[in-house]
Amino acid sequence: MAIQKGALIGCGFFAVNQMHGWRDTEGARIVAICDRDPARLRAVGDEFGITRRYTSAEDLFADGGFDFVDIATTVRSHRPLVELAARYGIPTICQKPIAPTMEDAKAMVAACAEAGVPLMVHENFRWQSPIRAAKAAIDSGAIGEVFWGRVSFRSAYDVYSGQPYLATGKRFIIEDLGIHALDIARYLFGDVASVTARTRRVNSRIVGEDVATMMLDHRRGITSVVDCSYATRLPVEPFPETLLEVDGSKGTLRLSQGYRLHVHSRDGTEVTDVEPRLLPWASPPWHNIQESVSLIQQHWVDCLRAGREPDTSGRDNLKTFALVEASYRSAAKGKTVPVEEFLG
Ligand code: NAD
Ligand code: 89Y
Repeated sequence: MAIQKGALIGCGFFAVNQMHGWRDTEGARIVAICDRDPARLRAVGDEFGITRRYTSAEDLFADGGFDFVDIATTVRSHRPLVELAARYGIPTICQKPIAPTMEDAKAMVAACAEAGVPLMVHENFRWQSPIRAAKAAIDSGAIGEVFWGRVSFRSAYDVYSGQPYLATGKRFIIEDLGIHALDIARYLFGDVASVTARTRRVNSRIVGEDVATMMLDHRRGITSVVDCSYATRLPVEPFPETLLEVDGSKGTLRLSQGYRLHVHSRDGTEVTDVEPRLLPWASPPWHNIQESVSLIQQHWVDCLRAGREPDTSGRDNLKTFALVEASYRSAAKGKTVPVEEFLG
């Protein structure tokens, strides 16, 4: 079986997880890396034994010799790098958030479609094994027809020390973290017709909002609440667990702190431990996210081989990014916003 050769651009805080993930992935390996910061390039190159190193993405693509590219830079560089990859006809993974604006996001998806190259957004939270376990329980029919849900991420974990840019942007929690929770809501409850959102900044040392509450009207008639906060001090810090509450016609599902999945139906209540595996390179509390990186990267390779569109393709991710845009607009105007305004 042919090994897919990859190049990774952006050797920062999160890319180290992706590099570990690529080592685990069956059927792929990273052959070249790129970062405009020589110190970061050296650190990742040395740690993972990659000798082909570039400080310019243009030079990387011009030299070629790889089958796909994994873009792990921050949001401002996503569009130029994805468009560059499309010009070279290279299948591309792009980190979330796909872009700073819907216009950029649509242009990226269009560029890849025109070039005939697959584009997947690294939207990994729906790949977390506790979320997969919850989805399987819902799909089993155990709780009947779902009519209400909640996707909740509340924490006071210091994300700013590892990712200092999170404290400086005008937009923070919806764009950075809420985007994952909104994607999980789409994954579990289907596409969304309209959004009503409220935001707040509690931490005065940051620029953007660190608390957000969104109410989603799903097309299937389900109502969900997606709430996230980095200003919530709890007795036991839950970072980075996403908690779920799902009510159905025959029962209820709860994914509670400590990775406990409760499925309550007429037959009784089943409680399962769905704690993710601790991969050899992982470090709690990040192991939940780290496992999902490996899983989504394996999905990418499997899709590439099979010629299948990845679950979180660029095309799919426009619908998640539209929820981000709709949430900011709703919070700014104090009104319910139709998602179609961003997708039409
Ligand atoms: P970072 O700032 O630590 O790293 C980004 C790196 O990209 C830097 O080293 C920078 O020099 C390099 N870079 C930027 N533009 C470049 C360009 N044009 N060419 C070459 N190199 C370039 O950022 P990070 O915290 O690692 O975040 C990267 C992305 O990962 C962000 O979009 C963030 O939202 C995302 N992220 C995702 C998850 C997740 O679970 N999916 C978790 C954390 C961060
Ligand atoms: O950047 C964020 C993400 O995608 O997952 C958690 C995070 O690292 C901080 O909010």
